[in-house]
Amino acid sequence: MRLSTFLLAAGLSTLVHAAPTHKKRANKLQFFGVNESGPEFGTGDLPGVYGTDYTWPILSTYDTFIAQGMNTFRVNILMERLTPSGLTGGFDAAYLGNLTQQVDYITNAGAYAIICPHNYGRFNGDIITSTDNFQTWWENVATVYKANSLVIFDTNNEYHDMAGSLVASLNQAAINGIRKAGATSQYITAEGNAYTGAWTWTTAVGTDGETNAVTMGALTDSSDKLIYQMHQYLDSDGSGTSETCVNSTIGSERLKAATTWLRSNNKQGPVGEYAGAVNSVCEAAVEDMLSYIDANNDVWTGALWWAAGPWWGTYIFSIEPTDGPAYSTFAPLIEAYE
Ligand SMILES: *[C@@H]1O[C@H](CO)[C@@H](O)[C@H](O)[C@H]1NC(C)=O
Ligand SMILES: *[C@@H]1O[C@H](CO)[C@@H](O)[C@H](O)[C@H]1NC(C)=O
Ligand SMILES: CC(=O)N[C@H]1CO[C@H](CO)[C@@H](O)[C@@H]1O
Repeated sequence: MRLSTFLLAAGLSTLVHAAPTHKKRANKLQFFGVNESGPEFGTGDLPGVYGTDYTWPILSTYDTFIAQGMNTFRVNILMERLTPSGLTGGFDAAYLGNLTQQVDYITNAGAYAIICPHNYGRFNGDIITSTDNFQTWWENVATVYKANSLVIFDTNNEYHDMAGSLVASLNQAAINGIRKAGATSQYITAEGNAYTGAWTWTTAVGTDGETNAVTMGALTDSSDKLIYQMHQYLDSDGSGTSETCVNSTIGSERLKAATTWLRSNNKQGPVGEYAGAVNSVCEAAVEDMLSYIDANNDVWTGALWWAAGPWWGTYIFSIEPTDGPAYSTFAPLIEAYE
């Protein structure tokens, strides 16, 4: 999400009764779930205070979503809270303890936990330029979780307004650090520049004039478990900030060029963020996009709704069980595609 305060949560278990109009798809996608927000809130005050500036997802919401068929949760954190003294510094024990509690809860239930630094390629507001330090940060984090094969490492949320070549180098440094730590069984998900938008994957240029299509295809992974994560919203500027979706087919249209790129480069990955507001055009547009993902599941491996989390309140896309504004409409709709 372009705004760091946006998150998603999915909790669908109470909705089974509401889903009769949606048909289950024959082919299961590998990753289906929600973004969980809270640990990355309150960026105005770093590192911030637990319970005041930020919070952690309520563990029982995972059970709710899992009962409805979800199997992947993107846990959004802040790097500055995990290593307050810098990229190569030690962990804050309490923040790491809470993260590990979330990760263990999710993976003990058999689901994937995506650890996602919601940092936009920045640390304390500055673009990360040291690939060595970024590699060390990821090596340290991966060391903690290397025995847990249900963890997925997300190199960073939504790099933007940077050189495309630097974004690719940071992704490669993260991959190298994670594998160097001995975490060899886990998936790693790379994100691109320009907010890792699917619709602009082949067209948006970084400050060096390079597109993701040009810079991102050459990443290498010794474990061959690299997945490409793109985000796609349905409003006019693609930012996911408006309740108005362009039209009912905008999702599939916006994924087409990226689908071609993934296929011709022999890559796969999930749509790591998507959402729509509760209205008929957005509901049709979400359904259209999920159908398109399902129809192209040789390259698209899943979709994660933005967002759930305990502090979203009346946020239009909140799928937090059970009173998030998007919950009762979209939980059953999504469930049909899981
Ligand atoms: C979570 O963080 C709080 C506040 O910093 C701390 O008191 C608590 O012990 C942490 N929980 C775990 C499981 O580490
Ligand atoms: C939806 O909007 C897009 C972007 O403006 C346009 O290209 C497309 O033709 C529209 N689709 C329909 C079905 O109107
Ligand atoms: C606690 C918190 O950060 N809530 C934010 C959730 O997101 C909305 C929309 O961006 C903000 O207005 C809230 O402040």
